Amino acid sequence: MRGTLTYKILKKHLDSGQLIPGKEISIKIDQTLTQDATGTMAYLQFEALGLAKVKTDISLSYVDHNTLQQGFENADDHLYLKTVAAKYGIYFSRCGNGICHQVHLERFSKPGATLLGSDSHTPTCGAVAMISIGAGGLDVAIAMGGGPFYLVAPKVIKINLINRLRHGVSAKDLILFILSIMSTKGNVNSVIEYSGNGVGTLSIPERATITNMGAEMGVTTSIFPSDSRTESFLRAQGRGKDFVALAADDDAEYDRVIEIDLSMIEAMVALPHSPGNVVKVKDIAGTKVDQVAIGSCTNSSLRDLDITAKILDGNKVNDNTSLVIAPGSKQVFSMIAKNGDLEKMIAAGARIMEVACGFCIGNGQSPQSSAVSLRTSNRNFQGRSGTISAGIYLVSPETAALSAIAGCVVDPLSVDFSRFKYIDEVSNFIIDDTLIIKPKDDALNVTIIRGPNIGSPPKNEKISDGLSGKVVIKVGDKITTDHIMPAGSRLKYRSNIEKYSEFVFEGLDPEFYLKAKALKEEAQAVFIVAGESYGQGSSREHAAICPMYLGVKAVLAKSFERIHANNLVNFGIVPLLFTDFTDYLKLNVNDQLSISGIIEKLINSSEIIVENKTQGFSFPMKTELSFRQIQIVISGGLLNFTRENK
Ligand code: MIC
Ligand code: SF4
Repeated sequence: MRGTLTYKILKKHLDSGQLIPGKEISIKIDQTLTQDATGTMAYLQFEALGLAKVKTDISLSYVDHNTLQQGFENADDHLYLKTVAAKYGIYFSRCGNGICHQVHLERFSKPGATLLGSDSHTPTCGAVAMISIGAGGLDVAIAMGGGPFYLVAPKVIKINLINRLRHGVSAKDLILFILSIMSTKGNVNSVIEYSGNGVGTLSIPERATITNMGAEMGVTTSIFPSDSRTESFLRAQGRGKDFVALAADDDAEYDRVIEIDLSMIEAMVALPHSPGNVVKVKDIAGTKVDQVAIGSCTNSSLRDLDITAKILDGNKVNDNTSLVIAPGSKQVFSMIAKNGDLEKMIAAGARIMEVACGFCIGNGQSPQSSAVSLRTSNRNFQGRSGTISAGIYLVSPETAALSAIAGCVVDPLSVDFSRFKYIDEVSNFIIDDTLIIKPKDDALNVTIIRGPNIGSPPKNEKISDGLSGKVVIKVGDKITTDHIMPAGSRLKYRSNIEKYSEFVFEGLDPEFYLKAKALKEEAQAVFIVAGESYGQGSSREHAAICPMYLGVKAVLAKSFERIHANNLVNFGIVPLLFTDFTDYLKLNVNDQLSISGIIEKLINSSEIIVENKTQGFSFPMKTELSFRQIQIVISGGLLNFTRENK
């Protein structure tokens, strides 16, 4: 992977290991970000490390997910986050300032630097040539404390872009097209690097739409070079000094090269219920649409809302369709308020939502039963909108706005787009960081405020050498962390593991909690059996913490997604891989399993024999853990391991 932009930046930040694809390395982290839904647990864990201050160049705590404040819980979390930030030297971006990825791109992103965020869409900042990676909150807590971040040195895939997109087709269509080639599974431990003469035709917000949705493919991150457009963007943000030109060498070595002619891309849509379920918009044109939602960290930039306003201008939202628009940041909101876009949206009948994640994570705007909801967000997992029977269709702002007027799906390529003059780049953004509270020097006087919603992080014991217990649930392929730990109205329990645990696998088996709890009380292990790509989607470490709290000791799967596999290890749950997929087929719920001598087998990386006592057969499983990860699992998780090795 010599000469790739990825390896150049990794090399500058290398802390340990060899930069050889597939080998474990650790890197120094320059910046961290958290958001409120993952942040409370991350800071509780940071506190447990017992340090006086963060040791990064800059660490930010954003409040953008749980902003509805129904009940006291969210407000309690926000106050805890505000005071903990003041105590430890962390910048605090208040409610209303915007979605973490949009604000970070605008105000803090830096070419050539590393960013670790407790949110799976952290790679958004790859738009300005940062190595930005999503991770569990505990990994981010360790990085805030100055510890390195461990990852597998990735394969680098080059996507060479040539020519330019046609009018009406935009970055969202391109990334959906790429998803249709690469799919949502099988891409772990890879980085996508964009290059080619088409790159210069894409503005920074468009690049950010593309790097943002790399998360849906399961890649470690995605990255664009830092070029003259990066420079103009940073200058317009008053941050020209952060610019540095960066690109891969001309003769860089890649694992794979994919060439895409931008002028051939059509408007694309991801059908329910997976971002990888992509077809052309023209194939579903005319489908009746009940709801349109424009916003989320994927498509809520000034560029996206300006084209939306230009399409809506002088038109009315269809009588049978609801249109909601959520700007991505205070900056975007101020810009559209000033340039007249907001007025056009209101006149057209759009409902303007809070500057936050909102509908994207099922916080409000659940559509009607069996609805067709067109959204510009990045995930359309079943039930994420809050309405299990609804179908979410992921589209560009162009397709969304046109369809809101027509009341049915419209292909932008069937419309004369040259008449819409929208903003591609601006020379000055409105800069007002008053909703970001900077850390002061009075940390000693700060008292951290913990309302009743703030629990303490649960503890785990060391793994026991003989594990014996039952399969409590058996699931199929592509189980997301939304399936494991539901979001939406349940999000407010994020800081209270005991309560949040009641909802583990709620949508798949509402009895899971009671069954697991009963086994735990009998000192029996709980096992989960899963298919391919287990733990897709969010970085939600609660999808490991809550199962750990309920006594889950191992997950037996065909394959795991990167962030979730790390989270399992961090909380002392063993990720076991089937060596023969027919064993997956044979296993049933309630089978009594027993694994003996697991510690020795983990250390020697030998096969782990699982005995199925109910059906009377044994089968081998394996792990793909580094020596360090094995030590962590044996210790019962990363917090125990860190304490033991202080
Ligand atoms: C998501 O989009 O699923 C989230 C909500 O932003 C998650 C983080 C979380 O669960 O809090 C993510 O992407 O990591
Ligand atoms: Fe927020 Fe949605 Fe982006 Fe997650 S994907 S950070 S919920 S806007």
